Amino acid sequence: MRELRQSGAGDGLHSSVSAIPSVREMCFWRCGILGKRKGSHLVGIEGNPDHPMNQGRLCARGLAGTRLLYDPDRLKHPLVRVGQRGEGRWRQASWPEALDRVAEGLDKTLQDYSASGIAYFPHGASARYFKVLMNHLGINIYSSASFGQCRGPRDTGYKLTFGTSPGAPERTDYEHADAILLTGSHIGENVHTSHVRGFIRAISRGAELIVVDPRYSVAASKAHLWLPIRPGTDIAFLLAVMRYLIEHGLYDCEFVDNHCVGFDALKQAVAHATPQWAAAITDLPPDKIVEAASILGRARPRTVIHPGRFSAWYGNDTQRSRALAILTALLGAWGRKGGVFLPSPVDIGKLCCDLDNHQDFEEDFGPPRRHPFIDEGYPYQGVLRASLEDTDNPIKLWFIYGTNLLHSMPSPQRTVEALKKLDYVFMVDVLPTEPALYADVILPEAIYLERYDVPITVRHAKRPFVALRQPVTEALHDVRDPYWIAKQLAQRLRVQDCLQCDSLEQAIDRQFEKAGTRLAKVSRSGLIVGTGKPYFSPDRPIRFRTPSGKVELYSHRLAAAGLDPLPRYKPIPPPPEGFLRLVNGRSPYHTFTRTMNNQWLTEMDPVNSVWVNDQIAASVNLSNGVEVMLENQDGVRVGPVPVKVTPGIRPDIVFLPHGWGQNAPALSRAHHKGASDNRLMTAFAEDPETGATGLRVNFVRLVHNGRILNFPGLETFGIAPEPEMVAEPVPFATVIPEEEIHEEEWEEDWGEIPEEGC
Ligand SMILES: Nc1nc2c(c(=O)[nH]1)N[C@H]1C(S)=C(S)[C@@H](COP(=O)(O)OP(=O)(O)OC[C@H]3O[C@@H](n4cnc5c(=O)[nH]c(N)nc54)[C@H](O)[C@@H]3O)O[C@H]1N2
Ligand SMILES: Nc1nc2c(c(=O)[nH]1)N[C@H]1C(S)=C(S)[C@@H](COP(=O)(O)OP(=O)(O)OC[C@H]3O[C@@H](n4cnc5c(=O)[nH]c(N)nc54)[C@H](O)[C@@H]3O)O[C@H]1N2
Ligand SMILES: [Mo]
Repeated sequence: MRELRQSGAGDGLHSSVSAIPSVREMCFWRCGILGKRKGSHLVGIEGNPDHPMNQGRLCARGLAGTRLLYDPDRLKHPLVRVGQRGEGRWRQASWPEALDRVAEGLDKTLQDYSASGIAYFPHGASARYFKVLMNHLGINIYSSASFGQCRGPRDTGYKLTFGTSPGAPERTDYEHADAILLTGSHIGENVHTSHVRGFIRAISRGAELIVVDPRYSVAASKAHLWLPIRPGTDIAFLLAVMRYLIEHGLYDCEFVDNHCVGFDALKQAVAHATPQWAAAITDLPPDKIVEAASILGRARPRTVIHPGRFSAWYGNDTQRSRALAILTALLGAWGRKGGVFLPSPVDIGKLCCDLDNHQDFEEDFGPPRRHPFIDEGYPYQGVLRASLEDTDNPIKLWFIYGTNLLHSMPSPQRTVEALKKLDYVFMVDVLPTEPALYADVILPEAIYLERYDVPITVRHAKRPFVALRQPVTEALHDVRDPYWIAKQLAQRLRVQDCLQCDSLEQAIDRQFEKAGTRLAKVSRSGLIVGTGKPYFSPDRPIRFRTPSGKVELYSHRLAAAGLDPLPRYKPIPPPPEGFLRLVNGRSPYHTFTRTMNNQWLTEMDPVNSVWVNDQIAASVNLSNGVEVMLENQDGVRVGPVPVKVTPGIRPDIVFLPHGWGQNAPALSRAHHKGASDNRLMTAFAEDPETGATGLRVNFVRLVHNGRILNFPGLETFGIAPEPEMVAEPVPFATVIPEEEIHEEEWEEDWGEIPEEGC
C-alpha cells in the first residue's frame, strides 16, 4: 500500500488517502486501478498510471466500481430457494448449510448419472478455481459465453490460419498503422480504454480508416470510408478485396512466398470475386470496394485488419474470421510494425498454466460435439438438448459461475424450461440477476475489489505484464473468495487435493514463487512488466503453430474435416417480408447485463433505444422517442423501448444495444428496464466449425399501440434483393504437399496461456 498525500486537499476527506494497485473486473479488458482508501473505507477508484495498458485512464465503468461495492442490492449472504423455481423467494442460509447442499447435489448427481449428468458455465478469471474442482470430479461438460457466443469463431479462424488467436486484449499495433479496417468492431461503443485510445491516436495521426458496418457507428463517424454493407455478406467483400490485391500486385509477395502455403489455391478461389460480383451481393458500390482495397494495398504491411471480438454473427463466422486472417497475411501484416503483434516469450513465469492440477481424460463423454474445431467446452445448444430431452446421458445439474445465462445464451425460453426441469441449479454470483430466480442455492462471491484473484498475464503486448488483483477493501458482507468456495466444496466432495493451499493469498504467493518472486514483493506495485518482442526479426525464427509450420491460407485441417479449406461466400436468409434484421451491440457505459444495476452508469445511460432507419420510420409515421414493442419471427415480444430514428442505419436492420430488459425483481434499477435483445434471439445459426451460435439471424417488426407497423417492401428503400447464386460452387484444389505437414509439432511454441473471459 502506498500513501498518497493530496496536495492542497485539506478537506478532511482527501487529507490522507492510501492507494492500493489492483485490477478491475467491470469488463474483461481488466485495466489497472488504484483503490483509494481513507481508513478502511474505499473512497474512490482511479486508473493506475504505471499499468502498461491503460496508463492511468479508466472508462465510466471502471470508475463506477465503487457503486458495485456499495450496491444495496448485492448478494450479501448465501441464499436457499424457498418458493418455486422462477418465483424469486429465498431464505438466508449459513455458509456450511449452503455448501453442504451444493456438495450433496453434486455428489448425488455424480452417483446417479456419472459426471455426464453435470454441466457448468464458467466465465471470468476466477472461474479457474471451479474449473479445477470440476476437472477433479471428472466433470468436463462446460459451456462459456466467451467462446460460443463471443470470440470462439474468431479465435478458431485465426488459429487455423496462423496457429494462434489474435488475443484478448487484441494485439493491434495502432501506433504504427497507416490503414485500419474494421468489419463490425464498433470501437468507441465497444469500449476497452487503451484500445480506444490507440485507435484515436492512429486516426489523429492520419491513419486511413475503413469501417464496414451497416450502421453509422461511432467508428464509422471517424472513417475515411464508411461501407454500409448488407448484413452477413462480409466474406464476399473480403474475397473481392483479396482478388484486387492479388490482381494488382498489391500484396506482400515476400511474406506470402516465404511464410504462407496455399497461395495458388487462394488465387483460384477468389478469381470470380470481381468488384461487380461483390457489389451486387454486399449492396456496396464497386468503386468503393476498389478504393478500400487500394488503401489497404498501398499501406501494406502497416495495416491493422481488426480481427473483431464478438464474432458469433451469422453462422459463417469461422470462415469470415479466416477471410480476415488471410487478408492480414496477404498484406504481410502479421508480426510486422503497424499490423498485429506477436506474443512475446518474456520471462515472467508461466503463472497461469501450471496453476491447475489437471487430470487428462481418456474418454470424452457427454453430449456429442459434432464440431471439429470447438476447443473450449461444448456448444450451449448441445448442453440444453441434453438437459431438456430424454437422452441416454441426461444432464441434471447446472453449476452457473459468473454468467447471466438468460441474457447471454440464445433461446432463453428453452433455458427457462431447462432451469425448471433440472434436479439442481447452483449459482455463484455477486448480484441477484435473472438466473438467480431459478437457483436452488446462491453462493455470494466477494467482488473484485474485495478479493485476490488469478494474476492476469498479458504476453502479446509491447510491454507484456502480469498484473495482480488484490483486495482494495475488506469484504463488506458475508461473501467469500472463489478459492475458498471451491476448496470448501472440494473438501466435502473428497477431492481436497486439487486445491492444496490454505487460502487464495497463499495460492497466488506460490504462483509468484514459481516465477521467481513473491506476492509481498509484487503487491506494492501490483505489476511485473517485461519487455516485448512484438515483431519478427532476423534473430527470431518463424515457425507458425500450424501443421505445416506456415501461415495456412489453405487449411488442410478444414479440408480433412470436410469443411471449406478456403473461405467461400454463402448467402444467409434475408429478412422475411415485413420484418427487419435484429443487430446487437454495446452501450459505451455498460458491460453486458452486469452493470445494469449500477447507480452511476444507469444515471448516464438508463435505458436502451432501438435504432430505426429514418425512411422506414417515416413510412409508418414513427417519430424519434416514441415507444414501441419489438416482436420477433416467433411471436416473442419485448419492450416498450424508445425508437431512435436515424439515417445512420440501413433500412433492413434495427440495432438494439445489449444488456437491458432483465426480469430481476431483486435488482431495483435493472428490473424491467429497456428491452432485451436476447429474449428475441429464439433462433441462431450454428457455425459448423465451432458450434458457436450466430445471433443475428433473428428478425423483428415494430408494434405501436398494439398495432403492427407495416412498412412497404425493402425495394422501396433502394435495397435490391441479393442476386441468386446460380453457378455450382467450384471445388477447391487440394494443395498442401504431404511432406510439409508436421501435425506432431503443432502444439508447442510460446506457451500461450488460455484466455479467460471476453
Ligand atoms: N462498453 C462496452 N464495451 C465492450 C463490451 C461491453 O459490454 N460494453 N464488451 C466487450 C466484449 S466481450 C466484446 S466481444 C466486444 C463486442 O464488440 P465488437 O467486437 O465491436 O462487436 P461487433 O459485433 O463486431 O460490432 C458491432 C457492430 O457490428 C455491426 N454489424 C452488424 N452486422 C454486421 C455485418 O453483417 N457486417 C458488418 N461488417 N458489421 C455488422 C453492428 O452494426 C455494430 O455496429 O465489446 C467489448 N467491449
Ligand atoms: N443476446 C446477446 N447475447 C450475447 C451478447 C450480446 O451482445 N447479445 N454478447 C456475447 C458476448 S460478446 C459475451 S462476452 C457474453 C457475456 O456473457 P456473460 O458473462 O453472461 O455477461 P454478463 O451479462 O455480464 O453476466 C455476468 C454475470 O457475472 C456476474 N458477475 C460479475 N462480477 C462477478 C464476479 O466477480 N464473480 C462472479 N461469480 N460473478 C460475477 C454478474 O452479476 C452477471 O450475473 O455474452 C454473449 N451473449
Ligand atoms: Mo465478448
